[in-house]
Amino acid sequence: MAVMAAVRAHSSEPPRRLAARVCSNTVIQKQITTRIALSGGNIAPVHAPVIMGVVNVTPDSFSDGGLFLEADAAVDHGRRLAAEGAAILDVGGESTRPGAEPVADDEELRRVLPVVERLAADGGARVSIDTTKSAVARRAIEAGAEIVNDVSAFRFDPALAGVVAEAGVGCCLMHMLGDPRTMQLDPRYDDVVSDVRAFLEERLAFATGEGIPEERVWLDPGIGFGKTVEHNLELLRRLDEIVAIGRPVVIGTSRKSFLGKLAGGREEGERLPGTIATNVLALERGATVFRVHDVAQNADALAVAAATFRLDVGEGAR
Ligand code: PMM
Repeated sequence: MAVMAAVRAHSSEPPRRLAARVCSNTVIQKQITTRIALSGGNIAPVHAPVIMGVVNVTPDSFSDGGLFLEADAAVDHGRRLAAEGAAILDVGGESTRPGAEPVADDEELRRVLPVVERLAADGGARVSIDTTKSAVARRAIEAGAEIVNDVSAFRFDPALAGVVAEAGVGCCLMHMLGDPRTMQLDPRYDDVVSDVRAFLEERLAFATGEGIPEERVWLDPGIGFGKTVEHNLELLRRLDEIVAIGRPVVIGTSRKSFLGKLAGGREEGERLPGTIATNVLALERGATVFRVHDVAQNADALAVAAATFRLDVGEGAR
């Protein structure tokens, strides 16, 4: 009942501002969670959406590689995304696109550190560092990063868990089949949703075993990381099974290739409608954090969708 009252009390506040304020209260934001009854008697949690804007400082990232390689351009871009409603800025210096080769620690640090430092100093959006390496994460945290977004979920560098635990920052642990060089060659699962769920539960147990409090862990099914179009769709369709693990779920569909394929061969810059469609559905199925390149448009769509869900809650409660 207290949660319902809190949701109703905030109902006049724009969801985007609410999400940013909620997020700014704590690194791993307190979820505004309520429950709505769906048809068939199922119960799904609905969270205030939190937007994570993508700031890739790489020559070869999936959809924006090379655009923001200069620190100045990357900082300007991050500031624009924060102004558009991103509560988190995800700064990455190593591409994870299929077939990508690893980047040396030195080079990754050279790319990301000045950007993390300046965006964190702004004090608006929180900064997350998208890295699999403890050496990079340690320096980025010193420079002001408050979240470590590890697409390998501590598999590539298990010592990274200790860095996160010691620094007292948050982390996002993502599912990927294998590594970026091989993940799209022939991905196979017994049941993609059960397999991803089991992986994330095991990684969550590893993280807490290394001293990271559970409240500081977000989980991500890793859309596009070792998955066919059908695998991605099945994960989105049954996202509630990932949400049921009990940690906030991050979703990253933005501009990914399966959206282009489903829409008849759209290029990266033409995949915003598909991105929004998947994000709105993911919100309904309980996702909390949305990693996107196009912040303004996704924030508007999610604000409207979230307001609609809350309105249903209000009606139902009367
Ligand atoms: N996708 C990319 C990079 N980092 N992190 C998380 N947590 N989830 C994702 O889906 C994800 C990620 C690849 O996309 P990009 O090359 O366009 O940044």
